[in-house]
Amino acid sequence: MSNEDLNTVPVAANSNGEASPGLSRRGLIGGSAKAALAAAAVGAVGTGGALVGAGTGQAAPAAASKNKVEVKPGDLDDYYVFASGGQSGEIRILGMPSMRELMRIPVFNRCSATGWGLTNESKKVLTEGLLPETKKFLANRGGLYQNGDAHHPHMSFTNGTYDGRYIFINDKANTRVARIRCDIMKCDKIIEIPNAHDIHGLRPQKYPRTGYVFANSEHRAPLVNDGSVLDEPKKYGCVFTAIDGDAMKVSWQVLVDGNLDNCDADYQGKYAFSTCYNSEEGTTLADMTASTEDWAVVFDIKRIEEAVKKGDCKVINGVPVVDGRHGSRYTRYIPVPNNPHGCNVAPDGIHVVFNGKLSPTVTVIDVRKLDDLFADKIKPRDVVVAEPQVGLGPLHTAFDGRGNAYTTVFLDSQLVKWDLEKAKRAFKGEKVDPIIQKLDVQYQPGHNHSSMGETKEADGKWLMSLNKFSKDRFLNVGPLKPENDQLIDISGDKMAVVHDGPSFAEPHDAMIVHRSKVNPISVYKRDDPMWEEARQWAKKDGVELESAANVIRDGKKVRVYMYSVAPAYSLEKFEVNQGDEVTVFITNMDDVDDLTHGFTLSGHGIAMEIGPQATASVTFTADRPGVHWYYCQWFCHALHMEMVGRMLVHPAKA
Ligand code: CUK
Ligand code: CUA
Ligand code: CA
Repeated sequence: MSNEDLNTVPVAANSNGEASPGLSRRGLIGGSAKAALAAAAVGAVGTGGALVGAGTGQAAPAAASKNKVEVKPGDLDDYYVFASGGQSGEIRILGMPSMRELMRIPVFNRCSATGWGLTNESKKVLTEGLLPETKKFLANRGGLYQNGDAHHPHMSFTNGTYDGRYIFINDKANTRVARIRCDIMKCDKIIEIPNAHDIHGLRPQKYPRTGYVFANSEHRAPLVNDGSVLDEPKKYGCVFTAIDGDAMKVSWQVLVDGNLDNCDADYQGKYAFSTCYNSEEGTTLADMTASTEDWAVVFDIKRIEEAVKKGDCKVINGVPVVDGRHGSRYTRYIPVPNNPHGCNVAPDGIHVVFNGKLSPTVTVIDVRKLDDLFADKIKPRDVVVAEPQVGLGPLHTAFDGRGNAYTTVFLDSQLVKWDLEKAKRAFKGEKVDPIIQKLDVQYQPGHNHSSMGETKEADGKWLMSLNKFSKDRFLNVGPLKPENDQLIDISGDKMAVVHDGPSFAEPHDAMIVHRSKVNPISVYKRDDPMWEEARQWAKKDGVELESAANVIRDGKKVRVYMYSVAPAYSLEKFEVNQGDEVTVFITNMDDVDDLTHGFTLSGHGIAMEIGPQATASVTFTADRPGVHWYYCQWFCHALHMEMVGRMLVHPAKA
């Protein structure tokens, strides 16, 4: 039922127009009963979301809403939401508008279910892109980072819209960038970025295609960071990085003034943008907020590429680094109010919004003026075309493709809808108020995101507000509360919250992708590159992965090959000696949708997922004499509990 239907059928729950018994009293206190009912009606036919609206100053759902809120059991959502997992290091896939969590993609974290961080295939992804000094540092620490801080998931683009190939995401904690394959929704590459400290802002190139993935080093650190420099800010630096998203290699870097925060790319393939705070170049909070002005930095991609080609750069740790500090040909610094945060290019391809954070304003520039700016025909501030006051603590802005912008204001705990053209007119001195609506959200929003809103196909249907605090919105689960990802209908004239979505630490950002853009497979292809090393080992050992039941001894190394067809492994037992380094390779020969097997080896801290038609492997040292059961932990068959086998470890001879 659409909201439109709801307006003709008085209230879904009760045709008398009275509050239904399911309607909480809380919803009726404060606001008008009518608004409460309308809000409740949407909640009731929605997805079991909390009652929202009344008593909080929220508007009733828009009369002109065109959105279908309800997703019935068995029905599919219209959109994929790819939300970052923040300090939990993963990506989550939700369906929108149901806001059901569909899947988690382990990336920088470990995963008990899938064996991410345990299997040889995942360890390869987690380690091969680390810098040599990091590998050395981690050698005595298990070889792997255990954590990550994933903020900004963004899909690859072709011609200004999502192309369904990859998702890229940053790790602020350990200075990495990861890539997820959208055909299987698994991470296939992670690289550590040299010369950078804590990758934060990340966006793919939008045009002509991705291409580059731009990544910001957030913190400044000594360029030669060998322990000889602490309090000499002049020796500190911060770099903007362009990664080749196909090869997952760093192409070039640009040294900048200040600290880079968020970034975005244009729709012309010419420029990239970053917000940049700490023009003071301080190292303490007081220093970093001392001045009244910081910058938005614009990068001229063609000029930088030419500089790299003709060698106007320094190669540092194997990467060409172009000097883009003040006065360089490669960048321009546009003064904006102090400590800007979000950086959002509008789907019109013309406007870029830099969000004020410490200033109640957002600064809008017109990309058509940038050629003149780089030709030194105009001054940096001449590219600014609007600077509306939106509220306290503007962090991020989303767009609906109809000329409206939606900015999160953290301190006011609101989403502010404003009119871009009116903001431009006001900037020119006309007496016109660009603010259309201020909507309370619960509570303190960071990012927001609109459906297809970071592409030229922004469709203006849904907005997600990623709120940092949920406080009283859910049952109390102890001192650590969930975040609250609220779903907001923006299809009508007014925004309306229609669902509260609790989430675990801590989606910073999300993107909302129409389902037509993404087309994952259900069964792996046997030639998938993921298990190339297993293929090579099998070839060497003369084993056929698809029909294997072999134990190959190679000195102290033992390779155990088996396949699985529900509900059995091809080996119901195998024997090794204490101290052997054992690798178990399993190929799942079931080729049915949704028939995943697992391999859990008890008492060894080992578990892995084996998808239909996939091969997975894990290596461990057999150090516990005796019989150890292995079993399938993915419910696969009526006799799933019987899908077991035994490993015998012969004790070492004393
Ligand atoms: S940042 Cu978190 S609220 Cu990392 Cu995109 Cu703005
Ligand atoms: Cu195979 Cu459970
Ligand atoms: Ca929180």
